Amino acid sequence: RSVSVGVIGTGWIGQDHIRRITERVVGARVVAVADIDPERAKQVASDVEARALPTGQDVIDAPEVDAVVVTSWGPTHAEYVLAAIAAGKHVFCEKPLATTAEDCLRIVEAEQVHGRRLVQVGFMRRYDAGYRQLKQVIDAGDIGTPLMMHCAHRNPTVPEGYHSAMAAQDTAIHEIDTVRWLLDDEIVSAQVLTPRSTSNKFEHLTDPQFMLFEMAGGARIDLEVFVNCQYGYDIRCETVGETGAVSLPDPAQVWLRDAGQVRTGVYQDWKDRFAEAFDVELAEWVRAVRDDALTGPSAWDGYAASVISDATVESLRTGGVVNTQLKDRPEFYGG
Ligand code: NAD
Ligand code: ISE
Repeated sequence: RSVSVGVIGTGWIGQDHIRRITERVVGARVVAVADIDPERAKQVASDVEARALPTGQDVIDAPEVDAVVVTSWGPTHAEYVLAAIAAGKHVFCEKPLATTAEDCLRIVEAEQVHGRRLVQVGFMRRYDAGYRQLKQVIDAGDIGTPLMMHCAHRNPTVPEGYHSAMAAQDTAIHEIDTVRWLLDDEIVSAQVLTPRSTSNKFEHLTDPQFMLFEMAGGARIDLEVFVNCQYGYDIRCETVGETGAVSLPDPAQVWLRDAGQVRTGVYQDWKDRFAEAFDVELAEWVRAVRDDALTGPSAWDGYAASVISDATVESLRTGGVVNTQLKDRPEFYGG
């Protein structure tokens, strides 16, 4: 059967996911959308012959909607995810799952009361071909026990509304999820170091930031978050183990030889860099919804990422090492 999807929030990524579900994903179509900007919702709905409904709650309640995608602003996520659980509908929520750990826990508890997984969080790197190869190598034991990971997350620029805490909450949250998944281990402490700031930034912003994470099993991670690097969108990850090291490849692009040089492009934004990962993510989500067997990043992963990003922001304030205070993982989430 085809999965009829309702989308709440028709901004950048909402429109991108609607296009993706319409054009790239087999077995799904968008039937209803809503946005607090009704004109935007109407425009987007007419492009894909869906209904524009007045509110997100109307999308969740619509009888023709089997499953919900939440791509509105972060502070609105918790309300919609909880409403989707109350309606017994699967819900794919873009990161962050919620903007406070308390709200994430509320979602985790509501899902357990429902009794089956309904929630998936949009940590799309788990669907990137390069990251998947990295995980296969680590899981196969090809580099021995992982000891260290060196990561970088660079954006060319960010808008003025981006503030220093967002380096953890909005940007590093992807690595926070990715390293937990790659190493199948939990982050137990975070620390932020602040190098000299670039002059290419808004006055209020601390950029770049060095983040250090410690895993329960003892591995250490360093992550450079640099959101005004100017030259492109550059994502790096090298894992070093006892007998080898493995690095994340860039997606394939041609190499041009001319004028005495060899050169290749650097991606300019996350949309292009992770385009295929987003396609796979939504295709796998639709299949899992159809089979009522979700396997992607869970509400628990959303909760853990929130607690760890809070600890990281706390360290940005104090400069010290901050231990993460995660609850015990329930059996429901493979605890
Ligand atoms: P955006 O501002 O372009 O779009 C958000 C939309 O939500 C806007 O159209 C806004 O009018 C609408 N909205 C706000 N409150 C609403 C409400 N209560 N009900 C319905 N609609 C509402 O932002 P964006 O860049 O598309 O980001 C949306 C979400 O996606 C954010 O949580 C962001 O963190 C996440 N995101 C994820 C990635 C990724 O790499 N996975 C990339 C970018 C954004
Ligand atoms: C944005 O919200 C994302 O999720 C991107 O993947 C990330 O690179 C960027 O820094 C965030 O602002």
